[in-house]
Amino acid sequence: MKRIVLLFLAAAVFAKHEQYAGWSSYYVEPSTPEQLKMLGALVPAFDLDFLAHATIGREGVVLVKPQYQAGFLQTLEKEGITYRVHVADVKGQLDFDDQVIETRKRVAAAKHKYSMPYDNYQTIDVIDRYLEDIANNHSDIVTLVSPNNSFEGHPIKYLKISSSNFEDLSKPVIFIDGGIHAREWISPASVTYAIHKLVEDLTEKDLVENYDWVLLPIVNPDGYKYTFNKSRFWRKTRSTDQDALGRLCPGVDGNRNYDFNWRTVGTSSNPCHDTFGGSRPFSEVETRVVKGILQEHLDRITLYISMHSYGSMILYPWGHDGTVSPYEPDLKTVGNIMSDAIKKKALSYFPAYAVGNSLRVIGYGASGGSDDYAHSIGVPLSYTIELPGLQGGYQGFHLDPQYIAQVCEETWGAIAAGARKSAELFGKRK
Ligand code: 0X9
Ligand code: ZN
Repeated sequence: MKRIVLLFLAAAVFAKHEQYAGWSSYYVEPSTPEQLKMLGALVPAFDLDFLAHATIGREGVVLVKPQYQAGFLQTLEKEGITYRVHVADVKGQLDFDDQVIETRKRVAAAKHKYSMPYDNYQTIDVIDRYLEDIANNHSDIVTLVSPNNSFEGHPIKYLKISSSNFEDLSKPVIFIDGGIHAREWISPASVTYAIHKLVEDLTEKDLVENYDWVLLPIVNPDGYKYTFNKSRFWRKTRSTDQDALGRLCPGVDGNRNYDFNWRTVGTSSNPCHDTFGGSRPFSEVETRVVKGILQEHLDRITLYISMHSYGSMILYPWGHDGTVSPYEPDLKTVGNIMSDAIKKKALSYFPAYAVGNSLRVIGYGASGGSDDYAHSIGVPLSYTIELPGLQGGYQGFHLDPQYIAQVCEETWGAIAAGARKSAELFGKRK
């Protein structure tokens, strides 16, 4: 009987990623600006999905459906773009990833030093419970806020952390969000870890004394859940009300849905595409929640960071057309300070961070992003951080769970250093 149950479980695991049968992923490395641009143009032609962006001289990883593989590779060869296979059998790799996670869960079962463990990716239910527990157990400085439900009715939860109940209007506000892109699992972990460092393991007291914090780990709960239960590479929200195709092709790319040059570049008007910008700016309740926080604390937010993955990059506006923001020198200074802080704690064999204007670093423009929107309404220091992904011999698509704590810790270093410098530059703006 036991054996039958086990067989059944194994069958369920292997059926889970059926939709990725025949898919492959490739490393691609453009060596000139023209090749980088060409890669951008190949995205719609071959319905490519970049899991990690390529930059000049640095490999990216691209996911390719079976029907486009031959044409895509022929084009790379014609254009002289270097490539090699990343994962030949994506489905097989995902099945393997699941087994690794299951094994780690069993082995690590109990003892860990955190009230929410960082030895594995956590489900939304665990993260929700963590936020509630933190708010209940530390009500002197923490408030749980849940202004709206997601499209599918899941509460969107964030914490406000303040030693003065957000009433000291001279304090800078630091706002960090994660999980707008559902599949980027390390992102929510990096935000909950910041909560851990500010509340459960406060080693830098000035950060709570002198700053107010808004920490929103999962902007897109429906998508996050969907990547755990149904489709590992889901990126968008799960809304179905955007147009007639809504039920067939649900979801909007949250990071194309903000009201800044909305749906003009690097985004699609086709609901079936991964970068669909929605039927109108802020069509998604999830992005409206972020907008609400930005607007509410606008005159005090000195630093906004949206956590994404992957690629080890600190990106700043303007991401739609690569033009220079009037704040460019400060964006660069603080970006470098954050990447230096990461370097101090990073493992030597992790890729170094690239810092810069997002179009110039990634090579493609994309409008309707939260970083550009925040900057456009007056947040001086606004970033997208692409956390690290690929690692060592491990070929999984997400960061190997053994590195979650490491990445969270080094990213926390960046957040702390960035917060301090942002206050020095832009504190007491009014
Ligand atoms: O394309 C995105 O939304 C971000 N990369 S990701 O791989 N996480 O999807 C980069 C966004 C950079 N910012 C803007 N273009 N505004
Ligand atoms: Zn992302």
